Order: sequence, then C-alpha cells, then structure tokens
Amino acid sequence: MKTPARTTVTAALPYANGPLHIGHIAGAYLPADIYVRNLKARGKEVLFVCGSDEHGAAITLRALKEGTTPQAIVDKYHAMMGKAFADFGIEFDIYHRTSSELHKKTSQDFFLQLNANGAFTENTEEQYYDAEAKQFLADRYIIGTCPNCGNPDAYGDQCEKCGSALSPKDLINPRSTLSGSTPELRPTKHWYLPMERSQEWMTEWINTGMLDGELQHDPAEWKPQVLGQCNSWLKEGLRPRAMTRDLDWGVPVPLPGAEGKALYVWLDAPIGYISATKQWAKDHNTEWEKWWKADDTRLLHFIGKDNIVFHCIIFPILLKEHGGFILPQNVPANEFLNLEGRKLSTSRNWAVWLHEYIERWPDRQDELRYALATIFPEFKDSEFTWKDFQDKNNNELVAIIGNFVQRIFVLCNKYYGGKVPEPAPSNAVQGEQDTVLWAELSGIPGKVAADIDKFRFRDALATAMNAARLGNKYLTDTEPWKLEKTDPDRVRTVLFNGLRISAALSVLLEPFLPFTAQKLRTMLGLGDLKWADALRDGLIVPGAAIGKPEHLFKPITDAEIAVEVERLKANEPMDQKPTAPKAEIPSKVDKAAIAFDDFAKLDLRIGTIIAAEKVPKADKLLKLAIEIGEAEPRTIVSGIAQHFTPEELPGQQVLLLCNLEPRKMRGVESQGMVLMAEDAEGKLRFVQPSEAVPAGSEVR
Ligand code: B3M
Ligand code: ZN
Repeated sequence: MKTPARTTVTAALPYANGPLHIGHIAGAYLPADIYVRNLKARGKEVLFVCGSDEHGAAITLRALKEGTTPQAIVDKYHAMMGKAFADFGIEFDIYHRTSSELHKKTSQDFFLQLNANGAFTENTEEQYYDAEAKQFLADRYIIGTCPNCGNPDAYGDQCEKCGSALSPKDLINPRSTLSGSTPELRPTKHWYLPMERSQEWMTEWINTGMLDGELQHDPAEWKPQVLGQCNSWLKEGLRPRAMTRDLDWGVPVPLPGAEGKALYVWLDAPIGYISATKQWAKDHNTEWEKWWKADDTRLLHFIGKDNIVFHCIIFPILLKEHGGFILPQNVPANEFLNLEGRKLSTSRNWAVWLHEYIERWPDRQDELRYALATIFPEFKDSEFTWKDFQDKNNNELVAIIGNFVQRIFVLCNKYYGGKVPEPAPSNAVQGEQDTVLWAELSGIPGKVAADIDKFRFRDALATAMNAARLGNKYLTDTEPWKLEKTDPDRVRTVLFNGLRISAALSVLLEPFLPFTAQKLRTMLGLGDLKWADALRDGLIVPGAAIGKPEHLFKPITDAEIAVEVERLKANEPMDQKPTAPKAEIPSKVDKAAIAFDDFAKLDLRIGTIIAAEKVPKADKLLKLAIEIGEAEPRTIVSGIAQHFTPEELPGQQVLLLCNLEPRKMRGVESQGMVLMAEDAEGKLRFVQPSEAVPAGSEVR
C-alpha cells in the first residue's frame, strides 16, 4: 500500500430539498470536519469537498409539494445549507452544487467516456408508467412494499427502512407517488450498467483490498457494518442497473435519441465530488487531477449508512469502468442518529434543524458539536436527547474544560497581573506531581490523532478531554491558591503548567470545538497552532500578556431545555400524545380517499399459519403455508424473517389479503399478503381476531 501523499475527503452531497438536521450532521459532516481539521493541523495535504445534490426525484417531488419549481427549491435549500454548514464551523474547501454548468459538462463527459468504453448495455424494457401523470416512474416516484422487510412505503430505488437497494419491479403493490394510482408497464429505452461484470473484482477488492494485483486498502480498517452491507449485496449477486431516467430535471443524456432522458441521480451525484474539486482548482488556479487520479492520494467518503452501496459498489464500478481514477480507500459510514426515542424524520418534522439551532443558540455551536461527537453512531444507531445535551454541557464542558481554564486565568490575573509567570525550574518540572502530569499528557496528542485516523471520534474526544481532566486533577492536588503566601515559586510553576495545558487543549480540542479553541488561543495570546504545538516547549512564554478570565461555556438550565423539548413535542401527531409519548409516529393518513367499490374489491380473511420456513438466500423472507379453508393452504412469501422465527409461527392467526395478484419472490410464488401492525420500536405484530375464528373467515 502506498503511503498517502494527500487525502481527498468527500462528505455526502445533501439533497437540496430541505434543511439539514442533526442526523445529517452526526452522520457525515461533523465526523468529516473533525477528520479534516485534524489532518490539516498535522500539516497534511487534504482537500475537503462537498456540495448540494440538486437533481433527482427528491427535488422535483419537493417542488410539487411546495407548489414551486425545482430550480426555486434547489436555490433556496442550497443557500440555506451552505450557510448552516458555515455557521456551524463545517469548513469545506468548497461547497459546490450539481446544477452548475461545470458539473453538467463533467458528468456528461464522464457518461460519454463510459459509453465509449462499452461500459453500458442499451436496453428497451417495460417500466412502470403513470398514465394519469404521463410519466415513467422510477426511484422516489414509485412506492410499494419492500420485499425484504415489508415496509409498505419503500421507494423504487431503496427501502429506507432496511437499507436495501431496490428496483421498481421489486416492489410489492407498487403505486405512483404522483397520483397514487397503480402504474402500468410501458417500454422505454435506457443505458444500463451491467454490474454483474464487476462481481468478481468487486468481491475481491472489498474483502481483501486487492485491486489489479496491488493492495489498495486494508479491509480490517473498514467498519464491519460497511463490509457487511457490501457483502450482503454481493451475495445477492450484482445486477444491471439503469443509469438513465425518463425525466426532464437532471443532466441530459448527451446522446442522440435520448431526448427527454436524464442521467440517473446516483450517477451524477458522486461525479459531483469531482466537479466540486475541479471548481475548487479553478478558483485556486491549481490542478484538480492529482486529487482523483494520483495513486498516492487517499480518497475517503464520509456518508450515512443509507448511502453505503452507492459509494462502495456503484461509484467504484463507474470510476473503474471510466478508467484513470483511484478508488476510495475507505468509506467510514455512520449508522443513524435517533432523536428522543424516535427516528429522525424530515417529513414528520421530528428533527432538530441545524439552522434553527443556530438561531436559538447563537454562539453555542461547540456545545452541539460536542454533544453530537460524544454520541456519533459510529458502529450502531445512537440517540440524541436534549437532557443529554444539557448534561454534556453542564457536567463536561462547563465542569471540566471551562472550570479548569477559568481557574488558571483567574489566578494568573490575580497573582501576576495578567502575565505568564516564570516557572521555578525553567522546564516547569519541579517534582513528582509535575513528572506524572507530563508523562500522562505526553501520550495524549498521539492517541487522539491515532483514534481520529481510525474514525473513532468518540474515543478521540474522550482522550482529548482527559487532558482537561488531568489539568483539573493537577490543580486539586497542588492547590496553588493555598500556597501563594508560603511557596510562591511552586505556585508560579503550577500556573505556568496550567497555561501550557490550556494551550494544549486549544490544539487537542480544535477539531471538535473550533470556536472554543479559537477563544482559548485569543485568551492565551496565541495565533495559529499546529498539532505538533500541543505540548511544545516555548509556546507559552513567561512575561507574555494573557487575557482576562472568561467563561468558555455557560450552564444550560432546565427551563432552556424544557423549551426545546416542548417545541419538539409540538410536532408530535395528536393520536400519539396522551398514551405513548416516546412511541414511533405512525405514517400520516394522507392517502387519497377511495370509493367503497374499490374497498370491496379486497378479499381480506383470517388465516391460520400451518408451516413456516426460511427462503434460501433471502434473509428477510419467510415462506408461509396458510390455511384459509381452500383445498390447499396458500403459499405466502412474507418479509418478516427478521421479526419472527419460523418455529414461533405455526398456529398463529393472521390477517390476509387473499386476492392480491400472485407474485414471484426469490423464485417462490406468493399467493397473497399477510398484513401486520408495526409497534413503536418498529416490531411487527399480528393483527388477530380477539378470539380465534375458523381459518378463512372473511374480514369486512
Ligand atoms: N443526496 C443522498 C442523501 O442525501 C444523496 C447523497 C449523494 S452523495 C454523492 O442521503
Ligand atoms: Zn425494506
């Protein structure tokens, strides 16, 4: 493996269809920012690119909803997100946008090169079409039941619930998100990426790190959940995926005969990282290629878990098929952040919006950065609560860092008129306590950096905080405020050391708390510092002026927190409030009304499960035999394998839709659908009669 000469860091391009919330921040942007700040402090060459993802159904559907144009939507949210990032101290080298001309050209050229390389197959295929809306339905234009987990609102490209990537034809009960109607199939031509051709090298690259006979990355450094998702995809077998869409919003397909077709948003979006780099290079009069093509460049994608396959499998295939590009060396995806016991949800307004936080808590960016960094969902989902935010602020930021710095500055101002004292022995090590202090401190910068390198930001932050803890302990052990009369030499040494620890904190905490680090440096009279300065001799100079004691952090009161909790709860749907304040919000009843005749078409019955078994090679599916009083029990394939073991099912009565068109799943024909209720934790529960009824009883 080459020693990297530079690092290209990308953070997922957020869709410009809504504001950013803390889930986005904890998922990708804050970890990436911490990572980049640390590398930069260590003097490494690094480029941090991001921008708005302005194409795709996420945008057009939002425009429909807000009754405006896609352009107006992306303009509004691009500006809003760019400002929120900047206000929050997420310091991209460039925040670009995929609606730019440069991006259009870059992605069209990329497409044409792929086409010239024979990377596509052209196929005319039947696709779902909404005759009412006069539009083909792909991606988010179509929803239906996920064949893997039974989520009734899975999108045509992805189930957000179980994370699996889907095609519209995988959906059970597909319906148009435009009109709600059941779509029909019509032929249309598209350019497909035959990913199955890459099955072999991809499997090897992901699992061994070998690429074209060279070790490109160490898979042991990849997060287990990232490898897991990739491998479950690979196990299913890579399949052709359409890279074009019938859409007028997007980058037009630059080929004759492709009028009205646009590049698939997941083709154009990751190329957005490249066009952002180009724009940055243009702005800085420098070259862009080395950031994407030099084999001593380390490419890293920071993303949330729902973007894993796109960054680990599809984009690398595209880069390799195009040729000339390096592949990512790691994709440190985070899991999801929950909020007060529930999934964050944009549509349900169950979120802490970044721009609103910044408005309501001006100059308190670091408080949120800190609280989030201590709970990053690095390996599993985690949860933000306002109470925890308050606790972290009061018990850690105020009590540990703030308290330490405050005491040092108060004493230095009191005893030395705001000047750095001269330590007794010039090296500031006077005895046992000092020796121990320096021995413990000396390991910290290296350990923080090593943890950041491994994307273990929570550990890194805890270690950096230990420097402040050591400082507090040092003060408690030495009690300089008691010694000024009897041992002023000792007091000068202790406070000199205290100032050195404060300076070290301004370095060690900078990636996490950049605003505080800056304040601290100003108080210490220091300018820009590098990582290597953390414990450097001579940084703090006796006789130099320091600032007045300032509170770096303020305690947060219960009343302030109550306001936030109230605001959030105000968004809670009425039907959830009295009984289950922490329960998952059910989907809103927002489907169009249907005529009684339509309802009467449903044949709903209570059946009794008589046998259940796993469907081979499908970890979410069970094959059920359900008795409904017909000659043969019905065979039903149901996405419930993660909720029930086959053993616990026989004997259970279930609600069954019997006249659903039969459908093949994993080679098994399903003759109906089991209907279940979902509880607060997302667990499935049977819908059963209050007392057992004969199998086949009608439900009306
Ligand atoms: N816009 C999905 C998302 O915001 C998508 C990421 C693109 S990264 C190239 O979650
Ligand atoms: Zn699913």
